[in-house]
This record gives sequence, C-alpha cells and structure tokens, in this order.
Amino acid sequence: MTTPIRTERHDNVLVIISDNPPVNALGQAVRAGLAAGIEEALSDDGIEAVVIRCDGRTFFAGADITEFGKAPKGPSLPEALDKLEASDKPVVAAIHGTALGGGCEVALACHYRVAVPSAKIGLPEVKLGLIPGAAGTQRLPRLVGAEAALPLVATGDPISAKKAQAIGLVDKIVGEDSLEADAIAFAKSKIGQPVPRASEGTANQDGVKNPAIFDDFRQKNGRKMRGFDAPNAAIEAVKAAGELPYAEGVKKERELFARLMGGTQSKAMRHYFFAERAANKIDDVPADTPLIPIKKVGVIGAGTMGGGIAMNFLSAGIPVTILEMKQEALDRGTGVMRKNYENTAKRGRMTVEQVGTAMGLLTPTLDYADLADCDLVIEAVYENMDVKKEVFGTLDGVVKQGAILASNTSYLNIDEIAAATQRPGYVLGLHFFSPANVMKLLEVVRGAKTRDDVLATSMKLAKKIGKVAAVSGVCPGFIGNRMLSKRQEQANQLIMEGANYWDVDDVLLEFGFPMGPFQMGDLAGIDIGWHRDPSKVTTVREALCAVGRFGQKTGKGFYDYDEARNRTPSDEVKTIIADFAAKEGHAQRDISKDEIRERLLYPMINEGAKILDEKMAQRASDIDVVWINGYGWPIYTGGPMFWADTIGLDTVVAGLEKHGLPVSDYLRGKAARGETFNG
Ligand code: 3H9
Repeated sequence: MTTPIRTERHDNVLVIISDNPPVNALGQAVRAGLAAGIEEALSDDGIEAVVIRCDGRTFFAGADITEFGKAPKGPSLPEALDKLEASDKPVVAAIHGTALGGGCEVALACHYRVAVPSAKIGLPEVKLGLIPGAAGTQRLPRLVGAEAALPLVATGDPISAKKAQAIGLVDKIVGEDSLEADAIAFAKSKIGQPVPRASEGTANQDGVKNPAIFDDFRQKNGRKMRGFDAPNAAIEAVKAAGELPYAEGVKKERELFARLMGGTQSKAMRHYFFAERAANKIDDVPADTPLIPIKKVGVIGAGTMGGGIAMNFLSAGIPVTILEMKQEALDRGTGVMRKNYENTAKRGRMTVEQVGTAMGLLTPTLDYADLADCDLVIEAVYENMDVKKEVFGTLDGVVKQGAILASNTSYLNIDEIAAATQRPGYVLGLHFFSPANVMKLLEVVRGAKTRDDVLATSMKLAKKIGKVAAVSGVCPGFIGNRMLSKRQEQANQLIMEGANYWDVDDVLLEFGFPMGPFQMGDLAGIDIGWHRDPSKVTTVREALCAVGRFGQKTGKGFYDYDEARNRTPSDEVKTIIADFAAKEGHAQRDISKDEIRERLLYPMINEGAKILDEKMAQRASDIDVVWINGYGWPIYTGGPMFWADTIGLDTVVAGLEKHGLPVSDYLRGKAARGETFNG
C-alpha cells in the first residue's frame, strides 16, 4: 500500500513530506504518517530537528471533510498533533499554498513556522459551520493573542503570510522557490534551544485584561454573523483560551466542536461546500475538453449591468472593449465604473495603481467593428427579444469565427437568440446578477446547440473571475428567476388576502434572507418599468407609483424611510393595498407567519422539483448553489432543496396541499417513496 507520507534525511534534519493530492487533506493515512514520522525522528539519535512540508500545490488544506460523519479512525488529529508538539527536537512547518483548518493546526502544533510570501493561512471551519477541533482555538490565542486570533477563528477568512508574520503566527518568510532548503536551514539554527510550544504561550491574556475585545468583535461583525451558530461558538472558544488552563480549554473546544458537528447548520454548510464544487462539473462534458483561450472580452451596453460585467474581467486582468450606442451613455457608463473602483480603493480593498491598471484595460467604443477580435462578447442590453436578435445578428457578422457570443438575459430563450446567428454552437447565456461586479452567482445557460468547449470555457472563466457558476437549461427565468417568480406570486397574493406586507418581509428576514420582496422592491425602485401614467392603475405597484412612492430613493415606497434608511410600515400603503384588494374582490383575513413562510417557500421547492424533472438543472445541489449565491438564501440551511430534505418532502407536499397549491408529480413521487433531493 502506498502511503501519502514519506521522510527524507538531510544531515541531522528529518523532513516529513505529505503527498496527498489534490490538497493534502489530513485523512487517516496522513495523520498516521505524521505520527509515525515524528516517532522516527524521536527514536533516531542522529536526527536533531524536523521539517514538515507538503508536495503539490498546497500545505495541508484541513481535515478530510469526506471523513466527517463517518466512524473515526485513529490516530485523531489532536492525538497526532499533541505528539508532534511534545517533541523536544524542534519541529518546523514549511508552508506554501494554503494552510487551512487542520493544516493551520498542524502548523500551530509545530514549534516554528516558515512560509513562502504567496502562502495563506487560516481557520475556515466556521464556513463549514464548525470551529477548529484540533486545539486551534486554544493554541492560536496563546501564540498571537485573543484579539488577533478572533477574526481568524470567527470569520474564517485567511490571512497572507506577511500578515501572519506581523501577528506572530509565522516566524520567517522564506524564498518562494527555496522553501525546503530555507526551512531546513531555519530548523538547524534552532537545534539546542528550548522549543517554544504554542500551548504554553501567554499571549491569550490580552483577552482577560481587556474582555471588551469580544463584545467589540461581536458588535462589528454582528450583521455578518446573524443566524449562524459557529461564529458565536468560535468567540466562546477563544475567550475560554484566556480563562481556562490549556487542557480544560481543549476540552471546551471539543465540546463545542462536537455540538456543531452534530447540528443541521454544519451538515448544510458541508453540503454546500461539495455542492459548489459539483456545480462546476457538467456531467456529459468531459473534464479534459480543450478550452477556448479568452484573451479579450467585449461587452455590449455600458449600463449598470454591462459596466458591472466588464469590471469582473478588468479586475482579473482581461482587456475589455465596451460598446454603447451614444457617446454620452458610454462616458456615463465608464465614469460609473471608474467611480466604483475608486470607492473600492477608498475602502482600502484596492490600491490607486490597481484602479489605474484595471481602467487601463478598458477600451470604450461606439463601433461594432472594434469587437471583431474579441474571444467572447457578452450582450447586456434591454430585455427584448427583437433587440437581442438584432444585436446577435450584427455580432455574428462582425466578431471573428470561433468566438463565443453570450447573452446576459435573465429569462429570454437562448435558443431563439442563437438562431439569429450562423454559429448557434458558440452561443450561450451568461446570466450575471446585479451588482454584477459583486454578486457571486453566474448562471450558465446551455442552449440546445451550445458546444462542449464553449461550456467548459465558460465554467473555467467563471472561476477565474471569482464567480460561482451553475448550469441551467433553457426555460423561462432559468433556475433562479423561475423559482423566484413562484415566491413573488405568493407574496403578492398574500397581501391581497390580508397579510401585512411587513410580515411577509419579516418572515423571510427571520428565515435568514437579507431582505424580503417588498424591501427589495423599495431598494431597486418600484418605478422600474412603470408606464408613467398615474391614472392607469392595474397593480399595487402602479398604485404606489401613482402617488410618488417610488421606493428608497424618494424616501417612501412600501415603507416610509428615515434619513438612516430605517423602514417603518406605512398606513397610506396599507390603505392602498386594502382598497386594491377590495376592488379585486379579495376577502381579507389575518394570516399567520407560519402560513406566510410555507406559502412563500414551498412553491419554490415544488418549482425546483419541476426544474429537476425537466432536467433544467443537473442536480438538486446546483439549485442550492444558485439560490445561496444569487438570492441570499441562508447558507446555513443548505439552500432550498437541502432545506426541503431536512424538513422532509412529505412536509412540503402536505403544506402545499393544505394551502391549495399545486404539487408536481415529481415531488409527490419522491415524497411518497421517502426520498430526498440530495440523495
Ligand atoms: C477542519 O480542518 C477541521 C479541523 O479543525 C478539526 C479536525 C479534528 N477535504 O476547492 P477545490 C477537494 S475542517 C476533502 O476545487 P481550489 C474538493 O472537494 C476543513 N476534500 O480547489 C475538490 O474535489 P473535487 C478546513 C477537499 O484549488 C478538490 O479537493 N479546511 C478538501 O479551488 C479541489 O478543491 C477547509 O475548509 C478537504 N478539506 O481550492 C478548506 N478541500 O476535485 C477547504 C478540498 O473532487 N478547501 N477538497 O471536486 C478549500 O478551501 C479549497 O479546496 C482550497 C483549494 C483553497 C484548499
């Protein structure tokens, strides 16, 4: 049997090397190999120091998540790491790539840490609904202090090697191309000195002297932590590191870890971890499909959407030619892009030079001919089939053969758009979400004739520009908006039947969405698409527009807003809705929040089931990926389909029937067979 761990002697230094692709996850064989490596070093008098490093693209990226929930096989990571730390021969972690989670804990159990400049170090367990479980919450604060440890443990965001050195987590930054040699030299320089152990550090006392750091952290990050269990447990564990002796702190960490591991949130977030990676794979497109090189991108339309789309590519260093019909619109659009970048720079998330570099890659134009040499052109014009067809017809005549033509349409038929060209195989939908430079989701819409290489290239490109992609078939609204329309239908219906519109919003807020549909309407502007005739009122939205309630921008929409944009329900709107409902002949009644929740969410599950049945989504988890990244579905419930699995499909069917709502055969069948969507 081949083992993922081997050792090599370099004079009096034993180098323990892990080779467990793709990310050196700390599975059982790796843990056993590490423990054996340390035993080898300790039992050999000729060895005076140890280096631990990894082959491949990264240092240990954490525990092997696929082992979670299965019967544990020893040695456990805490056992292996205690053995390592107990060594009186100095042990040095040589870090490249990402030292994450259990990988960071390996490094913490070593007596010293050296890293290449490009390395990143972090404890992302909270992103899996967990906290570190191999003493990371206890060793880290003792090494770097509670204040520096808190953000690492409770937000899960990794830090650079440079930052890690600044807080005392890394002892030395070494050469990018000489990690092993530099780590060996460093280890040799420590021979004969007493070994420093993180578990014996005293930096954790900062949190005891100044306990306000915990409340400050909670206050600063409260909004991001809303609804999540793990960050609070993370704070508790770091606090315990200051208050309890090491062994008791470790016990506390283990209790918290075990509780989270057994809870629904962590199951949901682990589901999401694998869902995001699965979404990137297209079942019938071979993984080795040759890709089309994308060196230059064209964007049609410099409005909010086009500008946002273009920024994704500029930020990734890909030149963009952006086209508008009129100079004024072009100037306005590129001006907004520059301003967005400058604001990012003001917030310290970009340097002024980077703004210059990104904008330097942008070529504004009024002439289609300038798009001729683009490898990919994305159209982001008005949602109208005739307009889109005309644009694609023009593009087909101008842009070089072999280039991809994509539409950013949010619901139109891609096959019909593709038919306006002589190259339907090169046409697909790339549906970005607004604001397109911020929102993570990219729905990749696969037309009937879209070629494999066009799809594979789009998935790869999505990753390059930092998006999470999911493939949808051609159907109105694709995956996301198709399901959204079912929720919106119920939201509108509920307020006609007497539900308070703020209750509808609050139900979604309490579920974990960032906002409800009426708040969303106010934010986006109720007057979008309004015909501007106050005498013509056929919907509640038109009634609100008729009295100048356009949303947040006019200080009133569904809600009244104060200067800080806090919302208060409006009596005027309540009356408008009641009058409208009376005119339409709807009887009003009190509607409970339970009914509201069921009627908003269960029809979405039913629609998701139909999407699966029609094979518009490849797998249920792709739907979860779409809703979590594009619509703010709370990740700690795992997405709509995983959530339905956790509450039981029979519950969903019974709820739909109770409210007289349609149930698809697919959903009914799965529920009757006691199945789940996610297997
Ligand atoms: C932990 O450590 C708990 C401890 O505190 C306590 C223990 C007692 N396990 O992301 P990629 C797979 S919790 C198993 O596409 P990239 C992944 O599924 C863990 N598998 O690559 C994919 O498989 P496939 C804390 C893993 O270059 C393949 O590797 N650590 C694991 O874009 C490539 O992954 C984390 O949460 C794993 N830990 O990004 C870090 N990690 O090819 C999780 C990856 O079949 N990992 N795989 O689809 C990451 O964040 C990214 O994978 C990383 C590389 C940044 C490392």
